Amino acid sequence: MVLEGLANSLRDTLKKIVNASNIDAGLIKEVVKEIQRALILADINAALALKLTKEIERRALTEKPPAGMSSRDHVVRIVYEELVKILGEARDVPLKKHTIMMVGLYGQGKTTTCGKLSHFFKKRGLKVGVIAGDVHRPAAYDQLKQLSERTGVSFYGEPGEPRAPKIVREGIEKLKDCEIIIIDTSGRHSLEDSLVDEMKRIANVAQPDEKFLVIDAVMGQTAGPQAMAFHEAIGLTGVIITKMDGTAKAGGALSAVQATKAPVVFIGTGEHVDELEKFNPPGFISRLLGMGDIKALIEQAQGVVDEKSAEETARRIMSGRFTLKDMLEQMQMLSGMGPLQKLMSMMPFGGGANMTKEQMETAQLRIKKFKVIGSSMTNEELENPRIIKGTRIRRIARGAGVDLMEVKALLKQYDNSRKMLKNITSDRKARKKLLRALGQDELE
Ligand SMILES: Nc1nc2c(ncn2[C@@H]2O[C@H](COP(=O)(O)OP(=O)(O)OP(=O)(O)O)[C@@H](O)[C@H]2O)c(=O)[nH]1
Ligand SMILES: [Mg+2]
Repeated sequence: MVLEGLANSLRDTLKKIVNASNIDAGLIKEVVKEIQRALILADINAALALKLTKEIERRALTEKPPAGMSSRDHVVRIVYEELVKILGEARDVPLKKHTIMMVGLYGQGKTTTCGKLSHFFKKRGLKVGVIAGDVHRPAAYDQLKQLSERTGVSFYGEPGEPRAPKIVREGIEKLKDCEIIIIDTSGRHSLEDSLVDEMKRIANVAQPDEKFLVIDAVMGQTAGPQAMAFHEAIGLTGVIITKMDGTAKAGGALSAVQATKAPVVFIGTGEHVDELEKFNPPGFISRLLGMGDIKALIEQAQGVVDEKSAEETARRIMSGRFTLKDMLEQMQMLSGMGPLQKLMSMMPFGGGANMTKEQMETAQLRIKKFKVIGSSMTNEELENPRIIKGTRIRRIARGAGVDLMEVKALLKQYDNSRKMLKNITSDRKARKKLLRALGQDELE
């Protein structure tokens, strides 16, 4: 896991809040100190860490929890919200025709990330081509060519040609039927004039929509000034931080780059082509803090999940109507609340109260994936999943960035759940048992 040390200490701290018999100023002060220490250990700028924890303390001591939320949950929610703030907003990645130019210093991961991005866009159904624009490092051509063969995307390069802009011009012409064109470029030891000059000439020829700076997480807080310097030199549209898997300094790189106005768009979390993530601060922090419960908490605060709607769904389910939308909503609640939790334990996708931590985590991941797939569906499809066939499945998979198989798996899951519910609701004994579990005598 990325930033494992930070994750562990934050989780320990949150546990302290959740297990406290009473939330008082003393506890809040203690917790805030611990968070501060954890942030500094993760290389977050000390002044920023101090500002952040002061704000957590202020809010925790002065804000009243919203109706129906315990003060414990309220404090956890404040910690979450403030941590999300230092990482900024998620940046959109358009799934349409565009050209991407990669820049950066030596060995930061440019070429590897070209391969990862190819894989990312190809998986989402786009036709991708890469151009070997690094003319200085002899092995760069072969490295990118091999990566393109592995990911199955088009490749253009001219071994031996010393003029990068020429290669890029011809590459763009040759790859013109590709929707995504990714240009690899040379690195230098530092941001020197010759590098700036070459980047500018390539950018002139390619007119890229994106100029992504690739930075190694090990740079820590110095990633901030570096991003700023590149931004001033050639105008970046985003930053990709690589090797997030290997260093405790990742927190420093992430937060420092965030402060420069060039948003972090992706993070690299390993050497393989599929170890690239779209950077999404709320999701990132949720995972850091241990996801599920937090997410449910936040939604509870926003009134998305309330007992009334849960009861209503129970009623609808018992009357035999159970849509894909119902299933996705209930899965979301699996992480912890509502009268339907008991019902969930009887469902094939539920698992029940006796799940191990690992099973729970696998279930959480599955739920998350299903939710993403669900969000690519129209309302009509959610209400009436029977219409989801052939081209709709393809469209949904593409929108969610998943394989067709995964959409089919969700539909299968729905089908099984529906059949099982039908059995329960038509079997009098089972129905009685279920109603008792729900704490209700009879539902119309
Ligand atoms: N663990 C880990 N290693 C990575 C990641 N991204 C890149 N690497 C490794 O970092 C090393 C350098 O990556 P390259 O892609 O060659 O870097 P580059 O910026 O193209 O380097 P030059 O072309 O020499 O400037 C390789 O060994 C990669 O496998 C990542 O996210 N995690
Ligand atoms: Mg390279």
